[in-house]
Amino acid sequence: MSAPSMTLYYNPASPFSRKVLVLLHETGQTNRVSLKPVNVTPVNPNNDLCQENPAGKLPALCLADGNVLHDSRVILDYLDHQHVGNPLIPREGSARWRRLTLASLADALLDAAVLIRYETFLRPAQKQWAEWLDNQQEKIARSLSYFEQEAVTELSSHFDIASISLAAGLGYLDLRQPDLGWRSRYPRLGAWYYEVCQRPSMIATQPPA
Ligand SMILES: N[C@@H](CCC(=O)N[C@@H](CS)C(=O)NCC(=O)O)C(=O)O
Repeated sequence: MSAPSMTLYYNPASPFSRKVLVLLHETGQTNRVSLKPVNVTPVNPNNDLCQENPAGKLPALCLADGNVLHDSRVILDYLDHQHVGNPLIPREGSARWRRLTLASLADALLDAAVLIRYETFLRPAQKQWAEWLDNQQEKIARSLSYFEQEAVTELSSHFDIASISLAAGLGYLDLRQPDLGWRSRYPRLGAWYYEVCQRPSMIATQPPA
């Protein structure tokens, strides 16, 4: 087996990192990437990571030729061009725009969930902004409702960019908001998520408890 030619800055609890890891597993590319775990928050940047990605965010993928790719959307697109199986991002047609739009909505859910985490975990309690938190939570609720009512059947058809992004999002909600109770409000999504969690790629990338 040849040595990994790429390095991924990641964190096992980061849902954006998990998207990359799931795609690597799904496309049989895990042995091409060495993993570099880093802890990072907006108030605790990592110097090595900032050298590679000036935004200071995970994930970042360092290629063999010295180029660095970020953010997760770009990395997934790149890695999806590096395997010979069926693409996980449709290359053309209406499927491409639909699946990318669903993936983008899942990313928006993730952005809101990560921002809530920063606001509640990092910011001193007396400085937290309840209205802002409520509106981030509303973004999550609206997105879940959309997936439940408009997209769950489509999601079931392929495990691709859209499904990977949403699965990472639901996993992150379970990690950071275990009392949210989203499964009772969105039962079809709950059933879909139960199924996708049986996939080896999801089992291998579970965030730490
Ligand atoms: N749009 C970015 C979001 C990445 C992101 O927010 N990563 C978080 C970790 S889950 C991070 O690095 N936060 C540190 C910071 O915001 O400074 C992507 O898709 O990769």
